[in-house]
Amino acid sequence: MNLVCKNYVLDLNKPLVMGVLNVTPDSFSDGGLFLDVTAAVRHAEQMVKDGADIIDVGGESTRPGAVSVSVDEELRRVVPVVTELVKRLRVPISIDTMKPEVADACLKLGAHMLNDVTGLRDERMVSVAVRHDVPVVIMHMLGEPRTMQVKPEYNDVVRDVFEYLKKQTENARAAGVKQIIVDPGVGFGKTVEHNLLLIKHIVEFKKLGPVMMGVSRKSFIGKLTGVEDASDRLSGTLAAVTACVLNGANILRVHDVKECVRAIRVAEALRRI
Ligand code: HH2
Repeated sequence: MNLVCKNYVLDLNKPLVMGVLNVTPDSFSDGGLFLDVTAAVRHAEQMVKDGADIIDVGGESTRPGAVSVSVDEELRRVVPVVTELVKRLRVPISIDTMKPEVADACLKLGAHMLNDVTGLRDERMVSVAVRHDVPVVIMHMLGEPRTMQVKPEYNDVVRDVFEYLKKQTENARAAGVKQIIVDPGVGFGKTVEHNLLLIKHIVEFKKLGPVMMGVSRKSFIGKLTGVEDASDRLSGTLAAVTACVLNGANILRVHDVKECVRAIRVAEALRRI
């Protein structure tokens, strides 16, 4: 199976790596590092050299407790970076946003994919996705970033997340979205146990389409390992990414591209044998 991102075609028969490029002052693990356009472009180019198949550009932190930024501020952060990346990179660029205005602007500039952590809750986002005919990531989040980690509760986390993704996927398909990737949303309104169960049951979500997993540096790894500093969670990230690949994940969204690509190659060989 292929993922058609405008002029790029990605082979989904092997796990793909999405490198994270946060153009924000406050992202949970790398806030402020790539706010400057030159630093952002350099980092994206390095991630491609290290083996990233897709670069995901985000201009708003969705970490627990984050307060949303205005459309204008988010555009101010991402537009110059997306403009440069479209010219320079030879891999698809994904725009990670909850705002239809930002998605539309970046896709018009030439971005190739849409990553919406609210899972197309906003009808206007569905229209943007249809109009640009790009692959869309539909992610599950419980509520909103400001409050999602306040006592998250489910009847059955795997079933509840599956039902939400099924509903959003069906709505999107009915509206004309052709290529959908689902993401159970690790860390978005989930306890450590919820996250572990979602990773364990990736195969369930594959009934809905290709599955993306964003486990990189997340707080469940910090809690399991006792590592407070999010930028120091590489070893735990490699274990989680490996488990995701063995359980069937198609796209891994990661910060540490070089190291994760190596772990993913080994995990993929083990999955295939
Ligand atoms: N996680 C984050 C952001 N976007 N998108 C998808 N599809 N899946 C994820 O798990 C996911 C995501 C959070 O990570 P990061 O972008 O590094 O942090 P912040 O939101 O603080 O910028």
